[in-house]
Amino acid sequence: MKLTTLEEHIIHAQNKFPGATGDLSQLLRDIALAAKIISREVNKAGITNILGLDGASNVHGESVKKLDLFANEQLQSALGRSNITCMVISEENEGVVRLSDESGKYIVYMDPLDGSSNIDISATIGSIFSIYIRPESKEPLREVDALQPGTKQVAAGYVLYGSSTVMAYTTGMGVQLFTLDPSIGEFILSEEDVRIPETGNIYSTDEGSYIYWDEALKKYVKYCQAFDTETNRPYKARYIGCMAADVHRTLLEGGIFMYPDSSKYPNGKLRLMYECNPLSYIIEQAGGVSTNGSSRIMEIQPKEIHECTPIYIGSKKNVEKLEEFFLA
Ligand code: AHM
Ligand code: MG
Repeated sequence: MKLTTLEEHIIHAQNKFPGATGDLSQLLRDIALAAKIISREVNKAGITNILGLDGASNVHGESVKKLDLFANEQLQSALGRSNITCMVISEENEGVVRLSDESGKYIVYMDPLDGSSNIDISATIGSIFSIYIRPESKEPLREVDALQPGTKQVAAGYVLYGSSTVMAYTTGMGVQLFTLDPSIGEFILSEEDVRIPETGNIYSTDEGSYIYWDEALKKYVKYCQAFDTETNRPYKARYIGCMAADVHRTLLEGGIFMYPDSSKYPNGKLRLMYECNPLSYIIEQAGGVSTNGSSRIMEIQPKEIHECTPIYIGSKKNVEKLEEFFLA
């Protein structure tokens, strides 16, 4: 069987566009390089903890923090290599980060280590990225230039550091999935043009927060738990606590992932620009749906780089069913 590496795949895709400059391809390769370095560190994190606890104090909490910052630094330094990116907005930085070359064509949003509370328990964590073109002739660039709706993304994706390291990305022509072969240090194509099942029997949310929810959502979750052979209910509940991982499972197995607004989080908890938009782009490109309950996530006009939104994302039929409960 012929193996296709991420590099080959990106170059092949780029060749389909005769006018392409190769900049976006380079950007994706830079992100993949940082992801490999992060993957290596993530795999060592447990042992670093043990070694740290052996000789020093308070290293456990420290090392968790360090891995977040390490991922942030690796991604930013990878993006700074090629003078293609002018600005980075990261969950780990309060303001925008201007890279050395302000003329760079792309603005990149990222959550360097999503689900970071999972580091402590050796469970799956991920990196999420979302890429926009900078508006033309805006010098100097302003923060407001980065406030573009998700429909303007030119590429997005995530890397998951789980039982294997996988990377999914889209440039608007379907979703491509790669698996890192650590022995050769290459991401190998594992699935081309991934499609999400039209319906699925898994719902994914923090059900412990039930008491904070609106009535409509409570009723929908009761619907998921009711017995009905025709619709394969009751559904299973799954919640990893790392959105990228929960959405990845939803992409492959179908179903719905929900992080709602609630009396505890009136605007939801997840971030529009570097969690919800990129994962919505992936899911939509695979044939799924993503909404905040009343509008398509990718059509929300952002007002603030770190703003939150409720999100309901997954298989078309599951999300449509939930919307019926919201409209009732
Ligand atoms: P993080 O990016 O700071 O790690 O937080 C985001 C994470 C999501 O990945 C996950 O879906 C959610 O927070 C879990 O939140 P909760 O603990 O409220 O269920
Ligand atoms: Mg996150």
